[in-house]
Amino acid sequence: MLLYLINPDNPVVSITKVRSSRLNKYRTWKPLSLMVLARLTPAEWSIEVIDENLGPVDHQRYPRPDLVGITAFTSQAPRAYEIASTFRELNVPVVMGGIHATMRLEEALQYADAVVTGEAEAVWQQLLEDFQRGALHRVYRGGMGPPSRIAPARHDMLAGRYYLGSIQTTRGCPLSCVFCSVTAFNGGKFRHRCVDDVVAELGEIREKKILFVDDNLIGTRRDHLARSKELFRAMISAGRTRPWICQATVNFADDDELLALAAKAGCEGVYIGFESPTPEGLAAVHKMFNIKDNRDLAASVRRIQRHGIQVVGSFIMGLDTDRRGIGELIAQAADRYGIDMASVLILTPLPGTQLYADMERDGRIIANNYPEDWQYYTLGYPVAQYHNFTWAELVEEMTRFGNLFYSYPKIARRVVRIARHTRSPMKVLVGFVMNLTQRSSHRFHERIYARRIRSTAGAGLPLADTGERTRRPLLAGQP
Ligand code: B12
Ligand code: SF4
Repeated sequence: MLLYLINPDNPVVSITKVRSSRLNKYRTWKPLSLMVLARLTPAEWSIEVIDENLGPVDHQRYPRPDLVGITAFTSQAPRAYEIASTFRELNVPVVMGGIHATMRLEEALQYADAVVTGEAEAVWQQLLEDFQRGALHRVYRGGMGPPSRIAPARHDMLAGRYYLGSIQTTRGCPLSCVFCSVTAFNGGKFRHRCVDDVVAELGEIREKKILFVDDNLIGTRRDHLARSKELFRAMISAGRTRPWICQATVNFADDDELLALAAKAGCEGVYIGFESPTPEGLAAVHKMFNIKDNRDLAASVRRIQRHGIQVVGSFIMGLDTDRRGIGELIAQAADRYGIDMASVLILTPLPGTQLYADMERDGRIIANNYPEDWQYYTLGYPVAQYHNFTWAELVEEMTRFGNLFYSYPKIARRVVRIARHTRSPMKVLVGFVMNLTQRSSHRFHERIYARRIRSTAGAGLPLADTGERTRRPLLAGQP
């Protein structure tokens, strides 16, 4: 039996379409969900994991499969449905799963023979058995299983094609930011995998560097921090200290022992959600946690950097509390905090979030010609009505941020600072390349914004098709 597991590209901003740049190696990420599914699949199946983001699929290479599994974030949904339709026209049954299919079950059911909602661990094998018996159900509800059930990934799949390998050690998040779907999908409690299992899985990763995909690797409570220390100690004693990056909340800075252990275990960078430079903005997204107890964010960043760990900050633009000038305000805040890189995303109502429910109730979602319009939900496009900005004003703010924060003199200053903190030519090079990557991503978006503004006389609406979507055959002989 042959199974394809497919990660669709994003029709608007896809890695495949911007492959001309050598920096793209740093923009492609291993689809961990499919590698986990591969592990859950019984040995009698042959598995091919296909990541469209690695480049155009070589149709001739692939024989007709018995079953296809497709994952999708929301922005990948239109392409996922295209792929699904292609295979179903060939009478190959299709199963969909992942965050989008879970949050939009009825929609996904129109394009797939079966949909798995939630985590696959509890239901995938049953689904395959049902399929083999010719008795596939329409819906399999995976829910959230115990941490002992979280399956390790098959790291041999797609080996050698990416800069980073990836691993997950926890699921769930106790915070509940209004724009985020993690709590709805993975629950409001941390579920920690057993440290020994994680350390063993780290040994299977082939790539030289690793991304811990956990939404918050260290957690917020004392027992969470203790567990992180246990993990880092175990990694150190097992010699599993390849360089890695992670996501965490800013309280990472508060425990020097934790930072020292993380650095010794290989931590080179942390992605922190600063979200907004204003207290009103933080209140609006429910992330007052960031400034609890009058936290000095610049001092927190410095404490992390002192351990040779680079800090990437993430911000959201377009909050109801934001005003004209927010681009400059974010650039100034990012400078003031002293972070090594910043990523700014446009407020986007992702299905399943509080934000989506609120904006839908208020009739503020404009890109709502679904499923087509899901392609714009990359967090790089305005898709709603924003209180204090037109579409064109919001992208102007984004451009302003990019010009200020990613100017060459500013990049140079940050690179010098990275050199001072890390004293490592390799880390300096990585910091430099990452800054250039972000700069080029801003430039890329600016070109798309400009084209959109020209084509819609500044209104940006309706979200005209950029003309970049094409229906590509996946299999040999398909028209
Ligand atoms: C790592 C990560 C990334 C990485 C790597 C992405 C990748 N290729 O895997 C990077 C940084 C590139 C990234 C980018 C983005 N991300 Co991201 N990311 C994550 C994160 C933190 C972990 C994903 C992961 O690997 N989980 C581990 C795997 C094992 O879990 P899983 O994917 O849920 O898979 C399980 C089930 O869903 C199910 N399943 C999944 N697929 C399938 C398919 C089938 C057939 C079946 C049966 C089951 C099944 O089985 C798996 C095992 O239980 C999640 C949050 C989260 N906790 O999931 C956000 C998350 C997925 N990202 C999100 C977003 C919004 C984005 C961006 C749009 C944001 C941006 N602009 O940066 C981009 C989009 C990229 C794109 N392709 O268009 C949102 C998606 C919400 C949505 N509705 O789309 C999430 C949920 C976070 C959030 N804030 O809500 N992301
Ligand atoms: S944005 Fe991060 S901290 Fe907030 S709920 Fe999502 S995963 Fe948790």
